[in-house]
Amino acid sequence: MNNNFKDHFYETPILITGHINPDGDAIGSALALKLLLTSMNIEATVSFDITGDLPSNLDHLPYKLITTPSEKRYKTVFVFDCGNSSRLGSLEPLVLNSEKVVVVDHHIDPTFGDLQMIDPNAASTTQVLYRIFKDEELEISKEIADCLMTGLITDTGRFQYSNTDAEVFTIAADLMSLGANLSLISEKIYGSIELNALKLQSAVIDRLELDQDLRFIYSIVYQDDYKKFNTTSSETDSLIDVVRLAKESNIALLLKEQNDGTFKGSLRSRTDFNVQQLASFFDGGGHKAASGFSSNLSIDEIIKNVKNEIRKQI
Ligand SMILES: [Mn+2]
Repeated sequence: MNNNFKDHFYETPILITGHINPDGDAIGSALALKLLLTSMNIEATVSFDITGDLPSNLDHLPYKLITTPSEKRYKTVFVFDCGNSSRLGSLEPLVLNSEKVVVVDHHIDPTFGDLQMIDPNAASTTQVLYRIFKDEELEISKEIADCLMTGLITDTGRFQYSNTDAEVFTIAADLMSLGANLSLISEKIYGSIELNALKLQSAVIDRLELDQDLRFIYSIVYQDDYKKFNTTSSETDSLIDVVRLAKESNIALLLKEQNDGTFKGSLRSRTDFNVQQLASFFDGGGHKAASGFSSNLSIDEIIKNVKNEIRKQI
């Protein structure tokens, strides 16, 4: 297998995808490649398994380029920000049935892919993709720079998480000189939220529970909340950042009830405490400071297990 990224642009049809219900990093990476291929007159389909709506706070990205797959079989698939093929959701069989899968990621040890371009120390997948574009002298337009910047901003919590190192700023500076609109992207992602989603936040804040000894805080979003406040789960993507604000806590968890009654958990750590290890108890994954998992246990069972795992590590 050829190890150059751009050598894989020519076996079509091409599918570009990432993890289910993609975030700014997955969408930003996928659309950056789509825009590059378009500029090279190469056709490609960008598609994700999306259970609700795409997040409205990322709609500065060219969402119109995201469609549904039309082919039964793809020759080449590019997968971004997805460490495990099960995280592809409904697109998993289509991806695994393709001739060749190129995985670009910053998660540890992806479990699939014919070619893996991985750096678990990178802050975002768009950072890995930026390096590839530079190494292989692929042109970064203003639109591509906006896509790459979006992943860099969301995965570093606007340059605040511990994964923000000097290289992140060097890349951000270069992307700005290429035309990326940092202030517009930041305002879209962090500076504005639907009023209904803001009211839902207030209900979730009301439910916060703190364990003072463990310095652990959590809250819950129920399916009923979306109905009550007339909003969708995609509008609650940044809610964990509100939960983790509590000064009394070092570890934060937000549980979101899913359609089928199971729960998705988002974990954050503000110390050396490794929430990836905590997530792995539930077969989840992510990074040291930010991780996630899914569970079909009850809320009480999940919280009991989380607290036990915290006790083991502290
Ligand atoms: Mn990512």
